[in-house]
Amino acid sequence: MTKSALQIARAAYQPKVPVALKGAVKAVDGEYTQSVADQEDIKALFPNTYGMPIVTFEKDNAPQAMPAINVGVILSGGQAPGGHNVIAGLFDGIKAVNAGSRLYGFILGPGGLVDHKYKELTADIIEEYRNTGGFDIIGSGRTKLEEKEQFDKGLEILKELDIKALVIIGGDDSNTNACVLAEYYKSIDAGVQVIGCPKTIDGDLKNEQIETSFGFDTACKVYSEVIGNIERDCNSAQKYWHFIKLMGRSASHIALECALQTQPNICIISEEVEAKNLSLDDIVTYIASVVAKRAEQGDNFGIILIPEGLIEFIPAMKRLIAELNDYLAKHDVEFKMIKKSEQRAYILSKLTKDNADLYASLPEGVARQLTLDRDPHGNVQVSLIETEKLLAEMVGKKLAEWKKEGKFVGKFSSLHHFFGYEGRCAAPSNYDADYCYSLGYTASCLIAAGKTGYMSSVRNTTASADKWIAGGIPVTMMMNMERRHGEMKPVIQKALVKLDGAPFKAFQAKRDEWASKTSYMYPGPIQYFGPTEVCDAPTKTLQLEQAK
Ligand code: FBP
Repeated sequence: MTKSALQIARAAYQPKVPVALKGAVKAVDGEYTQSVADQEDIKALFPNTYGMPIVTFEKDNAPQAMPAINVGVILSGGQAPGGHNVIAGLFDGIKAVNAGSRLYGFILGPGGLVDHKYKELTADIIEEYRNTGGFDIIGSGRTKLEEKEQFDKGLEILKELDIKALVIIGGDDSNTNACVLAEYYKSIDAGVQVIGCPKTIDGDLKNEQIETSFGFDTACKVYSEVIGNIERDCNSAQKYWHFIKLMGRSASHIALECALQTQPNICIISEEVEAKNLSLDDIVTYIASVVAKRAEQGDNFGIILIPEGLIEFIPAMKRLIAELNDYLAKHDVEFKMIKKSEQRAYILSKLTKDNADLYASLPEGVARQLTLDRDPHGNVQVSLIETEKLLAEMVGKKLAEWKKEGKFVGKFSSLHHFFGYEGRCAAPSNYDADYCYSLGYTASCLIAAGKTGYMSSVRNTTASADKWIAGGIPVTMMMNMERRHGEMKPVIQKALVKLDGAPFKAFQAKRDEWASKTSYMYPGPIQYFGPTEVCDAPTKTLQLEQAK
């Protein structure tokens, strides 16, 4: 593999780790736990893994020799910077316990376990991937591990390779499934521990115990760099309004963090849209009024950040999408037989009045996107909906009307962008490189301590790394019951942006000023070498959340 100069220099980077992980560790059990809600239901579903104590690792001054252990690892779901360092930390951790330990990676996600596709991750392979972005060391996939047949099939290969522990690196759903798997293997005495690691750029896997999911830091820094560059371009030419959609699925954490880092003129927060029951027209009117106000000052330019999941948080759109989901699930074949040019009229004739009115008001392109193929769960694929174009088009229309009425005197020329894939495999920031390595190493400590059904946890990460606290959190502690596809299921609560949380409040306090003035902030590219305040700073979200 030919390497860039940065890759070569970065390969030598030694991730910083909590003091406790610098030598042998012992597990100290804390208080017994309860799930965040629905305790009786969760307890009944997880009789073997419910209520376990939080674990913290401390230095062990009298370590005992441990036998070698074979461990399996899976990367699940969307890529997030730092995944390779989780695996490197895990590798180093199991080798520190006993040099004879071995690590096997299952190929292309959870499907690799079920289909028995794997490769041994040797020291040579691990060396190639230290501190690099991407998940390409073994690949990732979105197969859901949830059926007993899959668990049994997986167990066959785990037994064959004498694997005693499996580490699943994934988001809220993958970690929920990891816990179901841990419970099942314990219930049948399979002799396989299951440990999860919190991954997702979306930042929505966090709670009292898990400060952040890995990858969020790097991805937001990459997007913020590019937004900052666009802001500077925008302020130099002073002729465009840039509509920038940002990945993040349902939650608006990425958009909010990028707003805090770059101070754009507008950032829409989906959770606020839902809480205030705003309509699409309310959002369009808000954006148009900021454009008009800036135009009065002679500023015919600006930056607007839009979270990927916005469309589903607009209550009226949510109702329209729900009706479309139901209708198309039942009449998919019939719908596909209708000529493209007649599909809009066909859909309009099938919808209830309010939904039909809203559908009719949507631009052609977006209306079509709402009827595209559903995902495996029958849901519209929101990331395919070009909300940034939709808003730009609708704002343009509104401003044209206002112009006729004399309410808008400026010019409006828009450009649109979507940032997501650009940041998911970036070389991890120091924060993510350190955090991920520590998460992986901590997972090895949980394995050595005989734990199962735990998520690796590294806390106090706004302090310097030597003060970080490594441990494990029982996954059942983060669970509640939610309706999923018509059934009540135990799931890890998804963390959306809290409107009473410090990051949103910090944004709220400044947004009117940012809307009218040009207060852009240019974070520049991620720095890997240099002063700690430039290279090691965590996200603003984390700093604000942890500043108590
Ligand atoms: P995870 O939740 O699996 O971490 O994926 C995050 C994400 O990047 C979302 O932000 C985005 O909506 C989605 O993946 C895109 O999915 P895909 O990788 O299948 O295109």
